[in-house]
Amino acid sequence: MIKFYFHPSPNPMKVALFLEEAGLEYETVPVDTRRGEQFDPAFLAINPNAKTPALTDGDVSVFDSNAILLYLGDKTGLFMGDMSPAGRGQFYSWLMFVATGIGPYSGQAVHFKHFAPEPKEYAVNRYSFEAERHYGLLDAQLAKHRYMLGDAYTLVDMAVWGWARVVPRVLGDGAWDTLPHLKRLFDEISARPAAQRANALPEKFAFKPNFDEEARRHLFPQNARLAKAG
Ligand SMILES: N[C@@H](CCC(=O)N[C@@H](CS)C(=O)NCC(=O)O)C(=O)O
Repeated sequence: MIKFYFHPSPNPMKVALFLEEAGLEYETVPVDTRRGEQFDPAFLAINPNAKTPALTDGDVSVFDSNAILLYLGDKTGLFMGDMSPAGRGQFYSWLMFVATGIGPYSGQAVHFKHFAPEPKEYAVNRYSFEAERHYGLLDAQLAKHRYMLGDAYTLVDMAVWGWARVVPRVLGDGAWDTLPHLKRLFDEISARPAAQRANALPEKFAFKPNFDEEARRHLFPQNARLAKAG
């Protein structure tokens, strides 16, 4: 039985969507990162990077949302799209674009906008600019194709959906007006029964709702060094 280590945030949500779309049987294991559960030794044995999501499948452990999507895609043969050399080129390119661009720039844009101490204008400007640029590239791709890779719904669209859920938080309230093609894909996927089941997953667990001092300590461990230096 697959065990899915989950927190209701963008990277785990991609995997929740795949599991639901594929109709795989799985057990969800909540990892409350605001309570520091990502640092439990049993979880670190599965994901030494101390982040969600992670997954075990019998003896197999996989961590990092995009590695998990690839693992599940390989395992099931589902949502891989056109695997000709040309198709594969696009598949890997856009999946890695989400993994190494959309994810990290979104995360840093939110961090500097909402959590970093002043002065932060330089960092806010840099990360917001890059996040906007990256989402703009998704939008341009979706202006040309129904899905990220053409006519077929693939796990790359699921990776995009995980982050599209938080576009207003990353880019600001009016952001959807500037990304009409991405919004179309987001709405289409969100209306799918699998996405609705994925969206219902957080309600099954009592995740810590507030972002208090305890949550900051676990999520921003780097701040301990500043406190010491001060
Ligand atoms: N590259 C990783 C990033 C994972 C990640 O940053 N996960 C966040 C949730 S979206 C997390 O668990 N954060 C907890 C922490 O930073 O302690 C992936 O794609 O899975």
